[in-house]
Amino acid sequence: MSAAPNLEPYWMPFTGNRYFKANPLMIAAAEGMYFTTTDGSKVLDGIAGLWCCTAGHCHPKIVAAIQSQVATLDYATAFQLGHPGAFELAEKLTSIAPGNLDHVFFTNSGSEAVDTALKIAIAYHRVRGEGQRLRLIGRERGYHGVGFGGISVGGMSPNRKMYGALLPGVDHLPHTHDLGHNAFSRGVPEWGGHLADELENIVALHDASTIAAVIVEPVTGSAGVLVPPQGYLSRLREICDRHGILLIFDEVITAFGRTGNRFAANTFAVQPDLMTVSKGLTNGAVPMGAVLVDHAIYSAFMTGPEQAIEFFHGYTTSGHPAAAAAGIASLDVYEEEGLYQRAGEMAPVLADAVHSLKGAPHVIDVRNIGMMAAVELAPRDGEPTVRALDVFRRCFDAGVLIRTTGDTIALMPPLIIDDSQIDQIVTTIRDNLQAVD
Ligand code: PXG
Repeated sequence: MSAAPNLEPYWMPFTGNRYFKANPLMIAAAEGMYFTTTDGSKVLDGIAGLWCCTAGHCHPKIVAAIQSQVATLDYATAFQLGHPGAFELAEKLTSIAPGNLDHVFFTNSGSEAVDTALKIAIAYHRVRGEGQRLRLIGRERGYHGVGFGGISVGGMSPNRKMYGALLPGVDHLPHTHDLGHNAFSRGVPEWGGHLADELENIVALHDASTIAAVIVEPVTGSAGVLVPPQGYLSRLREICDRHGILLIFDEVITAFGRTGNRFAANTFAVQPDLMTVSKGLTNGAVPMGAVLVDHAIYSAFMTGPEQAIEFFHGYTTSGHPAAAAAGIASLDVYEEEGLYQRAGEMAPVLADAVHSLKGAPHVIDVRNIGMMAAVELAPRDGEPTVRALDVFRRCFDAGVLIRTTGDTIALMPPLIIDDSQIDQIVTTIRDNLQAVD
């Protein structure tokens, strides 16, 4: 094995760099449900990498597709030139997408997909002669990546406060998390659908004619698995329709089976006009994001001289051959292995397991939908997040990778997980909740 690398030069993302470098956790390999650390320990992956590895790690079919693609065509510009893989993936993706989402714009990450979707929304109104529709409405506690558009519509203050005035003309819906009403809800909470009506107040304040789009995660992920209350998303849809406002679903974490169906739009039977995806799109194996676009939106751009560029936007690596190959293979694997159905079947097993943590030390809420769940802990007095981080480290040492955000533990395992592995995750969490103060 090669010598341990110098940890200093790498400025790690969303990480306490000094703490990490003093207490590193290093992964060397992965297969199926398990990581292997650099010192040879096996760790059960309770978080699908980070919402990415839907079919588990190093799936042979996905690995082979990438290897073969890079050996054949490593790169081709996407500007004024094509390669078959990107078109094939676009067709596959649109064939499973809900409603009329029949066009795809490729990006390299969820953040880029979000900023692309926001630009499409604003430009769409402009090409239709409603160029005054510039406002974007996000939601408190929303996470839409780290681009300036994404942090502007996002609702997590640490991600925003250092970066100045952000995009102008942005407003936010209230979040729907209320332990007084919704603690320990199994699946969709009963209380809170009326919070969607706050959109009417925002529309009244700014006037509908100034608003381009509303963007929400159908299920808030990063901020700790906040499941939309009964009727909430359909009310948002109705209000958007009433006022000619586009509805964007950010499905970067919910797409590809996570909520028990292919997309959260299927689970909640609410149709967005634009949808962002990433992560599971390639099973995490090669970076890629995408925006799925409604037929009417794409068509609105397809005017003017045929040779003219309709949308001045794109990335050097949009639709990259290796990412496209990974995407095609991943979508095939999800269908062939029945992972969408499996997610629906395993969801009650995960629900029973996580809700059994009610009554365990420090637990103030448990929530779940499909194959995602959260266990919220009471913060330690004067030391927010430290208790959850303590549980995270202990679970890792005990061979289970969980995710913590604030004082919430989040679980989103690969969809290939089995009953005994779910039991192992929850038992490890319970044991370590008992061990921490
Ligand atoms: N939208 C959503 C809904 C996301 O969850 C992004 C956009 C940005 O994607 P990129 O690929 O630019 O990171 C995300 C990312 C967590 C966690 O702890 C989740 C994400 C990122 C980091 C941490 O749940 N999701």
